[in-house]
Amino acid sequence: MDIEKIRFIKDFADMAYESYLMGWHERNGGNMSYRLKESEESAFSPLFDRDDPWQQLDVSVPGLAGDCFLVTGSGKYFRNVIKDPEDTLCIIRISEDGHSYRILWGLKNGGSPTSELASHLLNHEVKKRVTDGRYRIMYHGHPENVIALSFVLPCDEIGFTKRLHEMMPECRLTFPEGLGVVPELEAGSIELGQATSKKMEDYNAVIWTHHGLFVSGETFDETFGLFHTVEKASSILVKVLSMK
Ligand code: 2HA
Ligand code: ZN
Repeated sequence: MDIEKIRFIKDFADMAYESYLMGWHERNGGNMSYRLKESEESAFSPLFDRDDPWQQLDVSVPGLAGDCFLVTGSGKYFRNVIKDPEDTLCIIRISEDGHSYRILWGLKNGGSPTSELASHLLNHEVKKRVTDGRYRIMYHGHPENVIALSFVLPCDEIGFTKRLHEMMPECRLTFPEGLGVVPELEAGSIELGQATSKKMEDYNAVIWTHHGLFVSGETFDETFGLFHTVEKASSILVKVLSMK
């Protein structure tokens, strides 16, 4: 097998571990998904070893019909992904009508895809459309400074963006379009997925008030870098506010 074609598993696992080391994934916090390229799907398909039934999705995503995703498992710890991808991750395929999915590989000890699957898929559908298929990654974590600020700043994206853009020049380069902000909504709910995916029409990073950050990108480097920049700017702002 051409290792380059399945490099996405290594890149995914590396990012999961590096994000864990950054402190963004206590216990089983956070989740990530990656939409496979056709070349990756065909290179990996000899390893598709599960014959699972189709399962109904809570949302309908016709824009992702037939697509395959590498996804973190519900309840799995980011720190363990690199040690055992086959236990902590799975590859799923979306049905041709966009209403169901089935597991093709992974979660070898049982389990199901991330509790935020609805959010991930709704957001993939939007980003795939608005970027002509370029963006492949959705990533969610619990960065402490972003969460802390969401208790102090109003739930207003113009204000949030302005405060973070002021913190360092890198911010205007990394997220020139600004940040989306959604109000506090139940974790894992369709409402959270729908509210976030509306923001993904215009933004690549969306703050989940009192919960965390949800970002999208074309590559693992870009996605990690965006998340890192938003959290770093937030940590500077927390310090600035604390020194006043
Ligand atoms: O524990 O982060 O939002 C997984 C989550 C849910
Ligand atoms: Zn979360």
